[in-house]
Amino acid sequence: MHSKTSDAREHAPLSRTARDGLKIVIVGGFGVGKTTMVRSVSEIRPLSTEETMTQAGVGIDDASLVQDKTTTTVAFDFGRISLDEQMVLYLFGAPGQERFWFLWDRLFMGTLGAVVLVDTNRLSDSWYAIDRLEHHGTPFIVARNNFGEPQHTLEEVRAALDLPPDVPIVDCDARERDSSKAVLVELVKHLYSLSTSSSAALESTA
Ligand SMILES: Nc1nc2c(ncn2[C@@H]2O[C@H](COP(=O)(O)OP(=O)(O)OP(=O)(O)O)[C@@H](O)[C@H]2O)c(=O)[nH]1
Ligand SMILES: [Mg+2]
Repeated sequence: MHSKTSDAREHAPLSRTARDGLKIVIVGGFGVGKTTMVRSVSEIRPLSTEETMTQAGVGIDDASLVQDKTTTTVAFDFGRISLDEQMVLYLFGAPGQERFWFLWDRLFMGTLGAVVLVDTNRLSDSWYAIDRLEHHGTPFIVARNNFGEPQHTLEEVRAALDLPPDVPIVDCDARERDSSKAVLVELVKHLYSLSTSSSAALESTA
């Protein structure tokens, strides 16, 4: 049986005033909460490609730190959120298992920006995502998904990930709609500031 929320989400038409659609990708290591984030924030019933985890992940993916987890994304998650009357974000959640990483490069096509979701218990799982985004030249922010009391400051996380100072890093709880929305707003602000600084640079050379 569907909850009240999912019923409402099944009939959430795109606003007639929507003008700008931005493709945003949520990436990160296995089980950091990418699907959870797309689900919590999407105003339409999200499309998910979850499958029960199989033996193929044993010895490769460390599920011990996400013990309630029984499914994994095998293609991508898709959701939508309207930030204001004109701006709509189309959200794609990437699959986290290493055997599906070949899908990432396709997923990045046409992407304006990305959120790298990290779990500080498994920071090294985020390196591949950051590496691919840098390779594609896709702007991104980092969001630490809090699975309990944080053990490190955000500046310590920045240093551990060797993030440039201009890459924003924020805290979130991917299960909470408002928290996930705040992450997306932070990403849009970052994209906006990058675009205004590059137009200012162009004007100064004109
Ligand atoms: N405690 C806590 N658990 C969370 C949080 N976010 C996600 N989870 C749980 O962590 C598990 C992993 O979440 P998913 O959203 O499936 O992670 P994913 O990154 O999409 O995983 P893959 O697609 O398999 O890489 C699920 O059991 C969630 O309920 C969080 O902020 N706090
Ligand atoms: Mg997933």
